[in-house]
Amino acid sequence: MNPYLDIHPEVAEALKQGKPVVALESTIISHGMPYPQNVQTALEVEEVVRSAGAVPATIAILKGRLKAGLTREEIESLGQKGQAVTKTSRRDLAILIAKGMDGATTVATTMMIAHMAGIRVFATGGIGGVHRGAETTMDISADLQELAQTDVAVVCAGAKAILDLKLTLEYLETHGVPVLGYGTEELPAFYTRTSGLSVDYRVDSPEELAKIMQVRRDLALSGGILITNPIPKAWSMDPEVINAAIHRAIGEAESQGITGKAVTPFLLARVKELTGGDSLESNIVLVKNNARLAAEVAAALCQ
Ligand code: PSU
Ligand code: MN
Repeated sequence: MNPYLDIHPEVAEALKQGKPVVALESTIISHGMPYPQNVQTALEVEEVVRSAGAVPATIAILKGRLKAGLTREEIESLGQKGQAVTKTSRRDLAILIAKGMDGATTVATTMMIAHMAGIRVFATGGIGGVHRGAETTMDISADLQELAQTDVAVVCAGAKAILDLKLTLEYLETHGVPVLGYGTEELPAFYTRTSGLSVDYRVDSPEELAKIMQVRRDLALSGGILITNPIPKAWSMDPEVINAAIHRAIGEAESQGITGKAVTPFLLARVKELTGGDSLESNIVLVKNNARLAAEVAAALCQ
């Protein structure tokens, strides 16, 4: 057994019995949304996973312990602390354990801990990727490297256009990560259903996704897959409004000299401010939509 990992008893029991489990990340709680909507959303997302017949495992690091599955109180506490909790990517993991610190897990570290726990499906909102201007800043999220090496299926609503989506797809192609569109040929761009870019393949059912995962496992292929699930139509935002906000936020980040791990939280927070409450509502809807699909895929995998 992994001496640093605590699997919540309900999650451990489900895994033991071969029942579906869905991993959920915690940076979206601490750095992705404001309090108290972050806590409310995290709890509702767990409920969506349950209603779809799977057990939720929200992942974080608490006092240096890797946690697969949090209590209500633990989610509440992470949400209240917000950005005071360390945003934890691959490079931070061992240090937080050694120092006994708390950490909110990004897509990268949620994948790592899910994999350690034996959880194969993970739902989030948007992933990190290649930032605009990365050809000079070299700002490429560690999430992409993790998808290249860790065998977990990540369900997301595509990636926010704060990223260079075209370069993000190129990077994933180079590293052998399939990008699948759920019911679509087009890569969704988080707040919008369209990006003008194509996914590698369209898939139309959880069973088909489970089959792909099974074949990859049979072939012992390393790395994960990216399942992109477009935001429901009624909540898709006006591309002009969102793109204007993104342009402005990126300009501000540059002029304020924001770098490193602070870039993504800064852009997310500014885009939210610049679009008013609309973007937050859309964000909440799409995360739940992804949680439902992830639970269905996890259930199909257990058949
Ligand atoms: N993109 C979003 N929402 C998020 C994130 C990214 O639309 O909440 C968070 C995720 O936790 C993701 C992390 O793993 O930001 C990526 O940060 P960075 O770009 O610093 O790797
Ligand atoms: Mn970065």
